[in-house]
Amino acid sequence: MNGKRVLLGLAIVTATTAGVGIAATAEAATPPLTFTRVYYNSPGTDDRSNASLNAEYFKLTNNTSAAIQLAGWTVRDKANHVYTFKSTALAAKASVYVHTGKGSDTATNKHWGSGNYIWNNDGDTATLKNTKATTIDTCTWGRTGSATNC
Ligand SMILES: [Ca+2]
Ligand SMILES: [Ca+2]
Repeated sequence: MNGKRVLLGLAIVTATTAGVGIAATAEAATPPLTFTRVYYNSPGTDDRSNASLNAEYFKLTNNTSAAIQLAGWTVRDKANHVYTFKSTALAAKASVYVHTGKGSDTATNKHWGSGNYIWNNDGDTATLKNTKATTIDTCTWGRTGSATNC
């Protein structure tokens, strides 16, 4: 009985590990990387100052237990403005913020480098694609509110 239980446990571990690799193609599985927040209506008046642009951002979270290399992954809006990640390893379970304006990139905070807002206050869709241009996750919002946890 005990031996059977151990074997069953091993089978589950194996299935889970295999699941991580095929998460991008399995619809039921949580994608390896997902949008966890988009702050689309920067607080206060949209005056296009760099501070205001940087208060508009999206956040991605690594849902896996391994680091993900983000080089070449892209995020775009409905109007096809595209942000492409440079080489950066997102640690297991960690999150990265990408701010709309300009600034110095760190491991956690990146900058689109745009002089204009990207995320429409009255509704938009953010789309995350991997290096093979496969859509991994999307985040859509409407014309109300300022932010969404997707
Ligand atoms: Ca906006
Ligand atoms: Ca605003």
